[in-house]
Amino acid sequence: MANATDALSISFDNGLGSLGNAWNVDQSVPGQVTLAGSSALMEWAFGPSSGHGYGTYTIDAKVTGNQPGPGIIFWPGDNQWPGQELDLLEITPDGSGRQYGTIHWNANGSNAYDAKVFDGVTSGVFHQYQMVWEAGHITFKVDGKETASFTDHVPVDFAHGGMNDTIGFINTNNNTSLTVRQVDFTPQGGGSVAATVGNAVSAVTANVITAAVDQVANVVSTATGTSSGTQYDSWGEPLKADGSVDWEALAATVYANHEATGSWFW
Ligand SMILES: [Ca+2]
Repeated sequence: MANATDALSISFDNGLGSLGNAWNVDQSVPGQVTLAGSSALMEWAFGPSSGHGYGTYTIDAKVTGNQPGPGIIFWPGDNQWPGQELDLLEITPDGSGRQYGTIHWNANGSNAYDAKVFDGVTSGVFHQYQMVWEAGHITFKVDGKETASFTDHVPVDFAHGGMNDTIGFINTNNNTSLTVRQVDFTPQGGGSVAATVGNAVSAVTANVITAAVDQVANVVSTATGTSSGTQYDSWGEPLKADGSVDWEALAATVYANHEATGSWFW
């Protein structure tokens, strides 16, 4: 796994970088990805150190449509919900097409959240969406202008005794889309993108593949003699008969959870 304190830069010129948890992502246009219909593109959430901590997250993205569907989401590293889900972009359900941001937290086992509408941010064009996460303060910005500020219920990152968040993108509506053409993370205190991005990408790719093979092997071996029902790996991902992850089933589970709870998890 990439060191969570490393800088990150994903241009989509050469694959998806650390965003390895992907389904139905259109990569046909070089340098960008588009999520339409039911689709998602996320970093893997294995535990509290997964993803990234305090720092500046900068996303160059465009949404289309005026209904809920697209989202730029930062998901709890331990993949547990309710939890510290941070949503840098969603569209309001009132048909106005307004964009808004939300922070969620676990309030004694229940989901709690604070949402703030971004005034004057239009869909259909690219914007620079930015989250600055620091101790006791989260700031959302669009095109360099502050659109939301939170000082209550701000999560503590892994390096300071709490948990990191993973970077994710999602779309859930046939009438909306989300196109992303650049993702950058600069840890608090700086960090050299040029020195770290290559190593980070190769390390993530190698480790994810290795971990996946190990998990599948474990599931296959432990499943011997039990032929009924869907098999799951230890991350809770449904597996096909050949041991590969069943992305369609996983997507269905994620969307069912969203319908039931309003948030994304499996
Ligand atoms: Ca790009």
